[in-house]
Amino acid sequence: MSDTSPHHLSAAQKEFYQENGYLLDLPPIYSPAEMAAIRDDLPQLLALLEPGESSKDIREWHETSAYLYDICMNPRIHDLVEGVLGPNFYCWASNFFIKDAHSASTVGWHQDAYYWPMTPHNSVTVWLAFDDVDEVNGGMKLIPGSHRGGLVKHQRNESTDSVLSLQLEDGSDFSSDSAVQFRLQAGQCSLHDDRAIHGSPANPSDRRRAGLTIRYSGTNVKNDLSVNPNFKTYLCRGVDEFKHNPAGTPPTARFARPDFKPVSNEEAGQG
Ligand SMILES: O=C(O)CCC(=O)C(=O)O
Repeated sequence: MSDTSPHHLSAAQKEFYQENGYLLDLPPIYSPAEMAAIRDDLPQLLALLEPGESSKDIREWHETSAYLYDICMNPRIHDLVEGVLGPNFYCWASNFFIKDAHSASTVGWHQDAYYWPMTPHNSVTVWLAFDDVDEVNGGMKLIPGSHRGGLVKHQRNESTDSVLSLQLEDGSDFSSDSAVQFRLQAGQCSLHDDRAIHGSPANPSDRRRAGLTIRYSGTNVKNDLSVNPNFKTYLCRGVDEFKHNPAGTPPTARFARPDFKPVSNEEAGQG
């Protein structure tokens, strides 16, 4: 880890994140050629889905697929994450949010932390763009500063187009007027706080919008295993002085799926 790494956050970037709950315009994690190679291999992962499943069912497959594990353990990503979580943190989740061209899928306004049985709030999501992402193909939007307002009540989302089962309750005291549009080039990522309110509209465009979310938490964060029994941590940096959670073992296969019993979106910590 070099002090000159472009992925080490500056004091100004750290301050911006604390204030606004997100970061954009970060240096790429993967070059266009590297990202193209990763993208070319994605069908091999998708081929492991069973009939009736979709890319949303790829949850925590970094535990069994080196293809994903290597992304989650990328030191360039860890440099960014260290800037917000400090020296001791682990990775615990990876999920795809893929909207094909002309997809009606939406992600309702929500806070990830509302889904997660984890305390205290000290988690960050890395949203790694597999494709170029913008306002045209259903890119994410986030309400700056919303992570500082505490958790807002969520209600069940009955829309069949919604990727998530919960969204902010009707009449919640928030305005989407101030939402920031996330724009990323393939191979770039954004960061967001687990309490930041975010969501995304459908993708009416001719372009796919694929992103991989990777969730990292400080080692002080404890998961409630009675709610999410599949939870496993992979220490990325530093030491786990707390030992609150079970540790996973790195995968040996390049593409394989876990055999744990899937739990619901909410239990799995999808958000
Ligand atoms: O990909 C999206 O549009 C939403 C992603 C999301 O909800 C998340 O990263 O927690």
